[in-house]
Amino acid sequence: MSVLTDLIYAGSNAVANLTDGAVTAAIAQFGAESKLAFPDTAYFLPTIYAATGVKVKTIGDLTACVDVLKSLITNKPELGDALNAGLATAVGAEILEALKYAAGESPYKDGAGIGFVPDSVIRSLGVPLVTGDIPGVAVVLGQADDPANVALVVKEYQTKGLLTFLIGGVIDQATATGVKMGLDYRVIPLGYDVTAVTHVVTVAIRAALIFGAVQPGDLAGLLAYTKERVPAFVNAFGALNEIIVSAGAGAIALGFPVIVDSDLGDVQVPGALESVTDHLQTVARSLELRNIKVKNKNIDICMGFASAFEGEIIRKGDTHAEFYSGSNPTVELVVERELKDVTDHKITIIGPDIDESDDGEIVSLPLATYVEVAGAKMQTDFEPVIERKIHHWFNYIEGVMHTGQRNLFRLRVSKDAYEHGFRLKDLAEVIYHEIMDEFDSVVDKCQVTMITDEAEVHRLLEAEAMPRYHARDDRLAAMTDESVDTFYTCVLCQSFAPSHACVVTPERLGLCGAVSWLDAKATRELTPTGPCQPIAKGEAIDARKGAFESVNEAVSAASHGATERVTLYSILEDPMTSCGCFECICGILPEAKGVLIVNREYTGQTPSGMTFGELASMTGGGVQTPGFMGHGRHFIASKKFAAAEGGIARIVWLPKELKDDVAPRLNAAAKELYGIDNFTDMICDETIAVNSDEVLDFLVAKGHPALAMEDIV
Ligand code: SF4
Ligand code: NI
Ligand code: CU1
Repeated sequence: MSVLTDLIYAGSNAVANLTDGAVTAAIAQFGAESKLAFPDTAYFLPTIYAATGVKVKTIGDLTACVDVLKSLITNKPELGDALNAGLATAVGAEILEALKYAAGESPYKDGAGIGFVPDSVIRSLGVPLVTGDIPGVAVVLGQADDPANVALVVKEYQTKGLLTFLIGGVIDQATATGVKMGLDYRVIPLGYDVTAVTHVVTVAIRAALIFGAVQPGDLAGLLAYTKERVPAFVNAFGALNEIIVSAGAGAIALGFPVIVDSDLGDVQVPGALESVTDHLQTVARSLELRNIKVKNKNIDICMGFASAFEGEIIRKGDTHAEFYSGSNPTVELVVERELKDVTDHKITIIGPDIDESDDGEIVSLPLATYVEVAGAKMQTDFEPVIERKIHHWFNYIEGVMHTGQRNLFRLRVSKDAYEHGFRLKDLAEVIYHEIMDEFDSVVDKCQVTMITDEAEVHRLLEAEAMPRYHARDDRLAAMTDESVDTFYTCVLCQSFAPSHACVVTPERLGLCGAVSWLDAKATRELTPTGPCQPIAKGEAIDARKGAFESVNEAVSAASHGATERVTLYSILEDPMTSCGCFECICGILPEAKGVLIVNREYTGQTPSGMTFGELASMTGGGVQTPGFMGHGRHFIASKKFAAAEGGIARIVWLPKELKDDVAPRLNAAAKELYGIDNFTDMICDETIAVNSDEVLDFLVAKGHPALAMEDIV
């Protein structure tokens, strides 16, 4: 046998023995009947569940798994067999990690790493992964000989927007070298034991179950999915031992190449296991092996600019300058102009820059970011689409934090950025370059004016911005599915959910919440052969259900025949499919003749007896599941929500936060449709009741309209 297979088998056997011993010990300590689960997942022990279909629920269930695991280790010389042994290591690592949770509480606290990643986080990563905002996933493990090399590599992934998981000593090395860490920074410390690699393996595996509709037990389908659709790879730092090598073999079996920084000589397997001893080459080779393309954001500013900085928080004490609507007039406005009226790349500053204030206090100023664009293909409808991106672009700047939009926002520039020389013109440069990069097919010329002069900001706000905002709102409010002749498909999520297609209409945005009808329209204009294609609406087959011949044809084509019929306004009859990254999931509550809706952020129980994660696992992967439908938050107040079943009057339960969020629009819609005042007062939430009987009592007491409707199923 080769050195490599020797190492793999040695590691796999060691892990198998450890696992065996740990299971026996856990049964002795807690009892075979004792419950065993990772937190906040509907997929049990995901690796075991996906590979074999076995739902591990108790510690005793593990005994059979250990036997399966051992059967994978055949000690045959072929590499394929050795990779199976690597999978055995992955299963063993999963069991060892799960047993850490056996005592009923998370072992991951107090700086031990984050451990198991909840389903909801994976769902939230769907959109950034499909848009390429997160171009790939790096797994960095081990302990480097020189911590500086960890910093070099991890910071480069961060600048490129990759999601990086750290396992082992590299966590402390990254911390010591000043790498900013956390989900918000896209650098996530998982744990110190090698077995913590499980927590990224199960992310890839659950992606296959959530988005890919891979059936539990279909090991070949699972491996094909992770290899083809999960853009992950492994960088192992420092000395290797047999357990790391056999875990690496597991990664290779999943399709993830492994790059080590020690010299493996002829033990290397080109494309799968390679040595890169020059750390300046690690990132490039890793991306190349996984065919990950990173858009180069070359902007001439003194601070970093990367999507990985989007979640950065700048505290008051670290703030040099602040522009805040609560203190001063503020405006963010993108307007369309005639070509002759715009000078390309003209940047103008009106008013004082953010230079030092006399008293050393935070510099607090009014601000207008006033962007004028012109282009032969520009449309007024694209103004808000571009304008909404300002929030993201400002946040991508290292040392800048932005919340809000339009005339209501807060923008902070850190002391660090200021000391590096960051000034107003840099904000303008970022806007200019990003617009020309992302919207180049509709914007030919762009000029940016940054105004801090109070009278000028005021004038712009009153004379141009407010009327513009109002006009847009009126247009959106007046826009109905009936008032347009074109809908759009969106198939962006097909990179993860190959047979899913969203149909986006004015009254029904994409289920991710990120694609409105205007966005889809702009996307189509920007990339004519891209993910959003027009559907010439035509006559409805059934207007109440939202059944259209044109929609059926478009969905059949977009899903490659997987789905032949979709109704836009029904939950029960041919509902729209879900990919997995939906903001909300709705389910039926038959005893209340109604539906409940749960958002991804809500982790508690619902009256259906299922959590968000459990409800969410009922659908996804582009499959139609009547009664369970993923949708965007904004759809809740739509007059088309479940219109076929009676509309929003069917909504009987929402988590409190979601209810408060949608209340203004939902109440307005209920008033208009049914003449009901304060409809949300009739809707139950977890602070009132979760138990189904108590929910019913509440609905009866409030005289909820659903109770007077016919049975829903
Ligand atoms: Fe994915 Fe649908 Fe959102 Fe498009 S609209 S990104 S397909 S969820
Ligand atoms: Ni420039
Ligand atoms: Cu999606």
